[in-house]
Amino acid sequence: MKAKSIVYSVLLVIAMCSAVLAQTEITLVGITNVTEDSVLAGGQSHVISLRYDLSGAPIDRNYLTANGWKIYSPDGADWLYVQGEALPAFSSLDWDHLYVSHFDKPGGSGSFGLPLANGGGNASGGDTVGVLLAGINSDPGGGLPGGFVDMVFNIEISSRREDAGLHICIDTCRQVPGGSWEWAQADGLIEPDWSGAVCWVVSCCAGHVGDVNGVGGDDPTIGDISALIDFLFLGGDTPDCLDEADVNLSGTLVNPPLDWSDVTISDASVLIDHLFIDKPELADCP
Ligand SMILES: [Ca+2]
Ligand SMILES: [Ca+2]
Ligand SMILES: [Ca+2]
Repeated sequence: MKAKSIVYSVLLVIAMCSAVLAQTEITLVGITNVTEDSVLAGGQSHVISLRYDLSGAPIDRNYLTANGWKIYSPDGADWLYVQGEALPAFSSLDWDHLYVSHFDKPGGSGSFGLPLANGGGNASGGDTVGVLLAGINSDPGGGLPGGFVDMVFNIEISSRREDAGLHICIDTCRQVPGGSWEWAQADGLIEPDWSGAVCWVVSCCAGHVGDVNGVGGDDPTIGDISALIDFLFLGGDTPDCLDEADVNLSGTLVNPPLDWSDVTISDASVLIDHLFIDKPELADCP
């Protein structure tokens, strides 16, 4: 089973809220290229899927929403891009206005016209994807109907191998500073439940082991064997990713913790066997 095919599902809502709150939820239902141990494969793109559940809201009402999600790192990880996409079940509703904006770190810009709390406007190293939908005042029948339950939004981020060991997190981020997530109706507000920041640790290893030189994707080539031989015997550069270079997993299975003494001619032998002799499958990243 390759790590890149794993969709790590997490249900974040803890059934400790009141019945009403428990049925007006924002839920993170999945992220791609993350293992069951919350290890995020660096150098990959990751799609974070979000769901709204208004099954506990009055069904004779319609709601608007103007909120966002903050992507940030508490320890200095970076990413190549962040982008958001409203899904058809959400965007095809009868909205008066639909905006999906990406607020670049750290200053932020976009169409909302207000700074984002704890997000692109004022957080170090944060990127915010906002979604603004309106559908109440000018069209009482529009907007998000009470009882709505569906996938609404995908956020895609692109991680970096060089951030191995650092963390990437997501949290909600309301448009108005100091505010909280709300769905608004003409005569009041409902606060949905969200259980707080969710974080993943970045790994330099993606899929299976063996990409010693960090180029050419997950399937090794003779260039990866050359990089390993150069490092071991010819004074060549140290490979970027120890986990990819320890092809036989000797460091993690036999002699933890892993270090560069675990990268030996035996690892090169496994790569040569994989490419040219018996062609066994390579091990998944540890
Ligand atoms: Ca390679
Ligand atoms: Ca790999
Ligand atoms: Ca090894």
